[in-house]
Amino acid sequence: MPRLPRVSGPDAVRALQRLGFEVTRQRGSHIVMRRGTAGCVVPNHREIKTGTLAGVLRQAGISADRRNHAFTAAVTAKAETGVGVTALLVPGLFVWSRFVNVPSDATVVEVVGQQWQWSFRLPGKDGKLGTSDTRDVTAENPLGVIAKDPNGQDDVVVEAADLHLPVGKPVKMLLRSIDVLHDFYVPEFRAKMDMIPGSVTYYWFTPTRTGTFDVLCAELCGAAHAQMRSKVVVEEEKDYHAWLEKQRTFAELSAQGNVAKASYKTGSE
Ligand SMILES: [Cu+2]
Repeated sequence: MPRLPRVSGPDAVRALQRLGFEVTRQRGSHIVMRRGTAGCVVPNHREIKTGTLAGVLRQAGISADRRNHAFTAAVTAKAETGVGVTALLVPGLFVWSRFVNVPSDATVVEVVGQQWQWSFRLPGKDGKLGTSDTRDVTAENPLGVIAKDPNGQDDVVVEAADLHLPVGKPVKMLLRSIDVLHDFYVPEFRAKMDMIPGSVTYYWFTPTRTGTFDVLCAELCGAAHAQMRSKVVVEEEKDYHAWLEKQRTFAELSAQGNVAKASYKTGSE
């Protein structure tokens, strides 16, 4: 409770009543008086000089006004702060919700970052990406697709080459790194996301116009960070499918690797 100012005498009580104070409690030789949040303790004796009483009353009145004003100002400041924080935060939550909730018809594309190149993987005819593991990364299997997973056999693997995307269709980028932190960044897409070894991050967007756009790495990832470049070609759907038809699947690349290994072992060409 705030410390109460002291005034004295029965005259003080009457004067305070005229100011709107009410006696709330009689405490021994003192009377407690209140007006709203303001209050004072009046010693209940008569030996008080008129001049002193006027000064004390003035002080009590001013004090009460100040206290009321301080209380109102505090409530107003808290309310204004609450409204301000809400106004700043709520629109951001709506935007964030749109950023993290991917449309159900989005095309899925996996981006794999490694020192210092970009590779991509798209689901094959089954529409599903096979599982992957960094421990499965080899020269023949640069993205670490798990060979035992049937979903991965028809995955389209685009190693260290440009990515093509159809215009006007939402696309979900699954982001993976097989060595250090990278960050898939196409400035025109106005979104980017860190790629963290051991986890899969993502973001989504809809390309709205055709064109060729530079891919940069927005995470300082080693000596050749600045050379870690690629391109995204956004094109009409029929051109996109024509490009897709020319790409090789994980199964084709694995077979090629096996043939190469077999011919090396037998010494033939
Ligand atoms: Cu990088």
